[in-house]
Amino acid sequence: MPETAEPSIFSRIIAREIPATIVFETDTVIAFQDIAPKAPVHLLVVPKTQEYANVVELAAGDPALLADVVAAAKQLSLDPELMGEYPLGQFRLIFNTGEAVGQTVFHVHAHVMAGHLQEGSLA
Ligand code: DGP
Repeated sequence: MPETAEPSIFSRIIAREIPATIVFETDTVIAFQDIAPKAPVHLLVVPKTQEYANVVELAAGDPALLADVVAAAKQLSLDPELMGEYPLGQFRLIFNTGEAVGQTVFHVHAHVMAGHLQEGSLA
């Protein structure tokens, strides 16, 4: 993150400055419930260690951290309490990349989703 930039909303969640329903956390990633779910299961996985704007920058800058995000998504999908009626280990992983496709928070995050997506929405 550039020194002058404001911390993202997700960095503020990581810092516990604003509340979120946190469901999973490691040294490198955090996962919490999306505030405006677009599917019956809709979680966000966010790298904690540095703000990359999107998945392309993350993959180029820290591929191991991207792997941590994917591993966290798998972990979440194996949790019956989070997955409810949906099959364990099966999920959508969406990284919106760019405003034109609906990215609103420019701190890379994976949408982990199960169940039908809301009409007309890719998260
Ligand atoms: P995207 O459109 O891909 O940038 O997704 C951003 C997601 O973040 C969107 O689904 C809503 C969610 N979101 C935005 N602000 C907050 C917040 O303050 N708390 C939580 N839990 N989720 C948020």
